[in-house]
Amino acid sequence: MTVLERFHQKDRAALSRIISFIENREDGYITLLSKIYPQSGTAYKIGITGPPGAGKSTLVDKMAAIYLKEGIRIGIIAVDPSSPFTGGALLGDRIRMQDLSDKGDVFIRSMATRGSGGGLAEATREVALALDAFGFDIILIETVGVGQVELDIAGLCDTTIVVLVPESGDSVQTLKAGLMEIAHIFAVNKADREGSGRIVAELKMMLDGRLKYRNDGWHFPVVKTEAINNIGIEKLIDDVSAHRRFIFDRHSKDDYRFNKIGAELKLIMQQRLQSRLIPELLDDKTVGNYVNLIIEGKTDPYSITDELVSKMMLKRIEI
Ligand SMILES: Nc1nc2c(ncn2[C@@H]2O[C@H](COP(=O)(O)OP(=O)(O)OP(=O)(O)O)[C@@H](O)[C@H]2O)c(=O)[nH]1
Ligand SMILES: [Mg+2]
Repeated sequence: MTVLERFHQKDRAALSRIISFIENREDGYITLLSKIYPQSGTAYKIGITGPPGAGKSTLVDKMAAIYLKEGIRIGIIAVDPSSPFTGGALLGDRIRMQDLSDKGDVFIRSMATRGSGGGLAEATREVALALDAFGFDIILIETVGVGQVELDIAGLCDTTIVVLVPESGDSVQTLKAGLMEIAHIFAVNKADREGSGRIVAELKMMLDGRLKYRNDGWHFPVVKTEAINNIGIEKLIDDVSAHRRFIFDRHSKDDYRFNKIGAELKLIMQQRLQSRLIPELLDDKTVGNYVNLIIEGKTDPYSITDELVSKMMLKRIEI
């Protein structure tokens, strides 16, 4: 039996193998993605992002434990973790965990940092696709920080939770615009610590002002959590469910999917051009030759671009 056949039969070893295959960009991984794509499209993706050490993994762990109790199958992706995902509550009861993993109800994967920023978001989307196609109902994706990679990853999630801690207090006013755009829910974790009331108040004040509603009309909830003490997690999950209902009340499920697939198609095309076609058409030597021609006044970057685009459209270039 091929790995793909075993994948379709819900063999977890085959899933692991396929994820590594995707992550390592092994030959043929794109064909593989297109083969598993038809089985995807049903998983709900939840992004959890925030500063290092905010308690994201602990939150993910506690959320996953609740979902699992409800019989929901959970895939977890920890992107570029600065500390390893311990799987505390999940792994706490090893026997139960064994049962769960035998049934294939939970799967945890950490993604290593890979060279260029763009590649990591791309690989994360593809790994999420594999988990989706494998049959996980919810995929929790943990990312650190607010760089472009995090913004890109949040863009592919249905609901994004931004985790802050009391120590973030001073920075609430300077929350990056990008962060506000990707957030659907704010979790103020480590609420057992001093200053949590203040940051919640500051956040609410900010959100009640100009930023009360997102462009789509969603009103950001602010949830206080103590991940290590398992406090506030149910409320957080309720808010995720409320956001999910909000999305599907606003758009029909089909419309939402239609728009997501359109955005995905554009993204895949863009990434492919960026990661494959451009380097192929413009390797360093070719760039050097063009630069010399530009300096000699024989051509200019606009004409070269036009020329390359025409060349690309006329000739079927393997990307
Ligand atoms: N006091 C307190 N500590 C917490 C809470 N939640 C998590 N922690 C602790 O904070 C530390 C970091 O937790 P993680 O869950 O690893 O945080 P993270 O955001 O995933 O960290 P990175 O992935 O490394 O960015 C750990 O020592 C946790 O036990 C909480 O609610 N209160
Ligand atoms: Mg973590």
